[in-house]
Amino acid sequence: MPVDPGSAIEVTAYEWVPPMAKGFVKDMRVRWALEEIGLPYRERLFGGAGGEKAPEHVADQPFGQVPVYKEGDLSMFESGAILLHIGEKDERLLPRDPAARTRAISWMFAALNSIEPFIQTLFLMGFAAEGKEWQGAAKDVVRPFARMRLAQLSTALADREWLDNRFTLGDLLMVDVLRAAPEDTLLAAHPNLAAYVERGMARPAFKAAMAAQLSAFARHEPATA
Ligand SMILES: N[C@@H](CCC(=O)N[C@@H](CS)C(=O)NCC(=O)O)C(=O)O
Repeated sequence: MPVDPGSAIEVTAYEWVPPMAKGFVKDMRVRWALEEIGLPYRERLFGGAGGEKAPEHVADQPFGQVPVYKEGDLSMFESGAILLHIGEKDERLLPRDPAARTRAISWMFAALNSIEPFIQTLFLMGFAAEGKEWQGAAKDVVRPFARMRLAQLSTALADREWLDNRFTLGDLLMVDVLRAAPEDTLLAAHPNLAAYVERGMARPAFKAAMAAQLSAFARHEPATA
């Protein structure tokens, strides 16, 4: 079980997020990668996703976001950069063969740059625009782009198990991005993508990472009544 208070690696996460964000906060991808290679980490938890940011948080992450990753003298932010660093440690995450490695890195950036912006904007419109009369129109602008990208990704994946010949950080990031698709029809339109996401989420390392994130929230649940 990689969460270990004595570990040299530290992952910053939140104590509390709104219910719809539980299990989706982006420290998940870092926890998942560490679980894949059995590397222990300790948690540093900040109060919550909203509101005032602690100065020591902003000192480590200029946008006051999570995750932050620390290891000895290293302090890193941005989940993609952190995953690349972790990938360097273990061939199971990032192949050593140069051609396979560059393909895996390309898929990591594709997940972050070509897919996530549309999914995240739709997700944002779901709660940030709640109650606004233009919410539906705003979603209508973004949805076709999300649909187009998922159709293209579905074609690229075809009937393969993973995006390349084997599981890599490209798949880890892509699955983590896709599972946040806020409208069920987006993935359901592409059975190969839906099955791909299920395959990723069925990995023991994903389940362990999810349990660890949810456990941090459960430990800090405000007492009721
Ligand atoms: N591009 C950043 C995004 C990180 C991010 O969006 N973090 C969210 C949680 S999932 C956060 O901390 N939000 C609070 C805020 O933006 O103030 C990364 O990939 O690390």
